[in-house]
Amino acid sequence: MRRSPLLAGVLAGLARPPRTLASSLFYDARGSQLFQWITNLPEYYLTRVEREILTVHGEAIVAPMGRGRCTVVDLGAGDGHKTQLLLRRLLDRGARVTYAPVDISQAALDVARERVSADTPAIEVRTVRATYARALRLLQGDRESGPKLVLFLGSSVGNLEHQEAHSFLAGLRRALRPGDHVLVGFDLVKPLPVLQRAYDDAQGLTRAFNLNLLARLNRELGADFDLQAFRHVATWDPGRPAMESWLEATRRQTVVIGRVAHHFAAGERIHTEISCKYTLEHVGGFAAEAGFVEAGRFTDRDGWFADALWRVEA
Ligand code: AVI
Repeated sequence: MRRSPLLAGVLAGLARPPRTLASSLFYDARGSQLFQWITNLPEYYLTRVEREILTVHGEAIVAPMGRGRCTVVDLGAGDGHKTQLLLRRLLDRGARVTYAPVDISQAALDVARERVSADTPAIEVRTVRATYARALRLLQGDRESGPKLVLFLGSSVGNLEHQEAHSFLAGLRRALRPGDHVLVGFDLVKPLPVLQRAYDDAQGLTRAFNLNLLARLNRELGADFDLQAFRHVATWDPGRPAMESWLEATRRQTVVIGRVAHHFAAGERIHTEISCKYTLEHVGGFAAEAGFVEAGRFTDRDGWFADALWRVEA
């Protein structure tokens, strides 16, 4: 029997140590809802401080787009409150704006369209249902909608290993033309207790978000994970540096997925996510390696987060 890509990926990830499940699996409908709630937690400072940056520095960020026609491409729009801050700034300047949210979920794109149409009806919305890789190819073909501002906010870049992040940013650079800009959110290294609380909150939403991954495999692949027999663990790896999420077996057990049995020892872990934290030197390094020119670096008042504005030059 042919295995679905989901099943094949899960079985490959669990087959050998370190057992791994891809963090992209978090975002089914339930996981996306849980992540949305996480972004409103007091402990999950990332959303709050990036909103502060876009509120304080929004005008400087959108200024290079000028006052004519432009396109804002949003890689991972989320609930879009942050993007909305920039779209309003562009309209205030008199720009003619096309908004292009990119997502693989039609539901997420519908929400983005509705929100922008209700809040800023003057903006034309062109949703792009695609993976980021395909979206980059589409971007490359588009020569007509003015300079682009590509948003990659929320430190989503942090969920990629450094090499993957580099390849992604270099691919983005190749897809763009002189005069285009990108705005990339980087979560910065900060005191460990702050990070630990952000990735293991008191209400247990991050725990539920991580465990939903197993619930999803039960729902979609007929796996038989006992959710009571795994716990959420968040650790700090100073070498990377990064917060990492794991699901740890609380007792010895066997889990069957797609007729394949997986034996877990008590205490054995599955790696589910890496959330890299950066220094400003890392940020400059990524820009230079990918071939962008730094046009601005904006941080919050505590220096916890940076939004880097990069320009494409010929
Ligand atoms: C989407 N991404 C940037 C989040 C992060 O902080 O790495 C996902 C997340 N994981 C646990 N809490 C939030």
